[in-house]
Amino acid sequence: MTKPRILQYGRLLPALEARLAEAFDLHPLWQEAEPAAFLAARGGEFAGLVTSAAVGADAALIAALPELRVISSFGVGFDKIDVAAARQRGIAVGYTPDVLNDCVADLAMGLLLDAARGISAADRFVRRGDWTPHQRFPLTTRASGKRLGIVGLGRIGQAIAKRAAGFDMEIAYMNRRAVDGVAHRFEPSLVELARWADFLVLAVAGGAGTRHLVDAAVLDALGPQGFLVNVSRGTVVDEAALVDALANRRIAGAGLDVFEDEPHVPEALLALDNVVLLPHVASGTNETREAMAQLVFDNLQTFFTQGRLVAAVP
Ligand code: 8YV
Repeated sequence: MTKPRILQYGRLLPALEARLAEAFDLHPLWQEAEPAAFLAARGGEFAGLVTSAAVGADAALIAALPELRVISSFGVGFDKIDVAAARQRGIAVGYTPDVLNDCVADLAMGLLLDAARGISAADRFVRRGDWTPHQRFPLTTRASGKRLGIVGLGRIGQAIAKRAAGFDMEIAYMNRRAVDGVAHRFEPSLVELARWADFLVLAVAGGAGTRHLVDAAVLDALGPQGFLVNVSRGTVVDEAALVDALANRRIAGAGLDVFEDEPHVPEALLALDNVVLLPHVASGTNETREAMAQLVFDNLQTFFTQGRLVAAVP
């Protein structure tokens, strides 16, 4: 049997690239000097596309692949994949949910604790040699027992709630609708949730529906004692409003793993000690990335051998 021809859009883990190259007739588009010319000439050769949440697959790429039957993406977020364009052509879209819930939730708690207790800032304080007999690090904010507002109580949001319960936090959430079987309080208004919360954690899906959900009004409701943590997508927050709120201490602090225009981080944030800045690493452990890679592979394999995906985008 001839191996299905798969187009690879963007780099993947080396071990995954090697496995894919062995099992399929894999062509790396990122190696092409003129990708548009390549696609125009040879786009019709590909039955599959392997991509990631970081680069996705827009309508133009999907249109350039007239024989495409399946997309397999590395990541749980599919805001950069034009799922509607794929569906219209009956193209199956696979992704990697669940396997990253724990590591993303762990990192959300890490950011929450760091923002509240100033772990990174205190580390910089020590490294600068500022810890002297006459100089102590400023007091910080307690996290245990405080109020946590979770925006988006999906699989990751629920994993965060489980961890926060271990910190005796009081939990409420905002979601498109109340989640069945969950004891936490549902708050349909984001402004009200922010007003109530000491910590607001964003675990909602990205995309047009959640763009700038957290704006200046939400940040002002969170207030000068409140902290924001974002492990979802930078687009969920009006970043200019957030920079302004942090710089002028209209919120107490933030822990950010994601930004509107990655890898660009607003210059104004670099000088602030009340914000923790991470380079989109919430799922970035060996264990989780290996599990994600396995799912990317399995989605393609089961599609071509059994005509179905292991994990299809809903
Ligand atoms: C990915 C992510 O690691 O899963 C997602 O949606 O944002 C991250 O876990 C990253 O985007 C890789 O492409």
